[in-house]
Amino acid sequence: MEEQFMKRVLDLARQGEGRVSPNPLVGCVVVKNHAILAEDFHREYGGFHAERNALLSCGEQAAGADLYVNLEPCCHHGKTPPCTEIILEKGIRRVFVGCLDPNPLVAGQGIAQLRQYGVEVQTGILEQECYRLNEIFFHYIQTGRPFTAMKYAMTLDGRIAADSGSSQWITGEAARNHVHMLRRRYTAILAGIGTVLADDPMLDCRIEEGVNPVRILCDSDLRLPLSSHLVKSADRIRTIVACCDPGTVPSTWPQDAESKPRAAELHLQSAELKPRAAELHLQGAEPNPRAAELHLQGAEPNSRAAKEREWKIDQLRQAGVEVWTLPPEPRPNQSYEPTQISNRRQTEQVSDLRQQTANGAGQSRSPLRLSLPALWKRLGESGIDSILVEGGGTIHGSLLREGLVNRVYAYLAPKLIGGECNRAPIQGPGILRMSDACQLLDTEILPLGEDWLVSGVLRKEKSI
Ligand code: AOF
Ligand code: ZN
Repeated sequence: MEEQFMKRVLDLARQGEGRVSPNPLVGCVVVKNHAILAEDFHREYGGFHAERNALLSCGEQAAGADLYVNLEPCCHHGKTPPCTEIILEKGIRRVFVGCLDPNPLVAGQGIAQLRQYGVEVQTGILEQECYRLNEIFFHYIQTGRPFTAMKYAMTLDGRIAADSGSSQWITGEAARNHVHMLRRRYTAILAGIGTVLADDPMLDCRIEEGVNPVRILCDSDLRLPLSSHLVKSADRIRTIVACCDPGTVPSTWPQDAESKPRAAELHLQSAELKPRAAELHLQGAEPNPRAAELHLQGAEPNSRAAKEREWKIDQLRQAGVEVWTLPPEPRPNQSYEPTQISNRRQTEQVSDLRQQTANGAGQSRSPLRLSLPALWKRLGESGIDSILVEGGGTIHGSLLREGLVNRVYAYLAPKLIGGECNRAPIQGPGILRMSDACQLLDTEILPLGEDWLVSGVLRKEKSI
């Protein structure tokens, strides 16, 4: 019986999805004589809490009733008065709680206060489900970092694209619609520049009454075209582009053999950069002996690269994009420590991997990339409690290695396509031994049309 009422509470709480973050999803049911007297949920950020909403609608009848709520009632004066206050005022006899509230302002004191005034309190009703519902809130309030879910769609042989690079569509309509439900659940959605250059996505939430998540793009070298869907819609959907601080563009870049053809290609393609580049050329870069020396060696002076970046930042900002400049870190080319390699065969495997990494898409940009932990810190500080990362493989690999992933959503299509193994959902260096694999816990499988969604959590945010 208690569990049945708590199930109803959870269904109610879910209705707040997309509207209450970074606050928790909370539902509440008031029960008298085994029947529901009133029910409600936390409807919007800053609005009344679930308990107050439900109790306000039952008048005098609440006296002697039971109250079910998935999160411990609060006892602090925040944006609204404490819920314990109205529970006591209305004469509730028993309170059934799903799980405790780790918010330091509450943290067991809500329950203690109710008990102190003679209310009978039972905790732990459907506790696991209650924790699962608010995994974002619990993670964010305890760490200050956004809860991060990694999402991808792959074939049964673990590929995310065909040889042409096409990935439309791996999964069917039901699975693709489900992604929009996920996007409603997360405050932000994040992609790497490789994915955006390949697919030019909108990264919006296309369901009725859906709320668009904040869109975040990791674009260390600011390669995002001004003509992309992301930029064109930035005036109506909040869009953050994270890049390396322009002042840190290395003077040796783009000089190396790998990035030169790509730089030339970009130069030809990007009409938007051309006039500015020409203008800079006419003006000449600041006279600087080091730059001149580099110029003789065939390198672009870094002041010019920095100026071009500044110009691009300015253009993006004018289009409504928030550009965040972050400290850079060296781009790793491989992660195996020499000490991990114990025999020749493994050494050969590693050099193969190095080769693949060097050839892989998006791997041969500037030798510097933005620091993901620094970006996560800043996102957390700016109130972003949750991020759905939608690839591609390079950013997934980097996040896993940084230990920043909390949950995985893998959409699995019963299709086989073969092809290059670098078209995998997680790229970059992997692991040597199966015992080093990241183990997902609390896994769930949801059939979606002809596809499946497999999801699970990385409890300790273990990195590969
Ligand atoms: C909610 N909704 O239904 C319950 C919450 O910012 P405030 O003043 O609204 O307080 C938010 C805190 O209140 C939240 O972190 C959680 O600890 C507690 N309970 N919050 O937003 C609710 N019951
Ligand atoms: Zn409250």
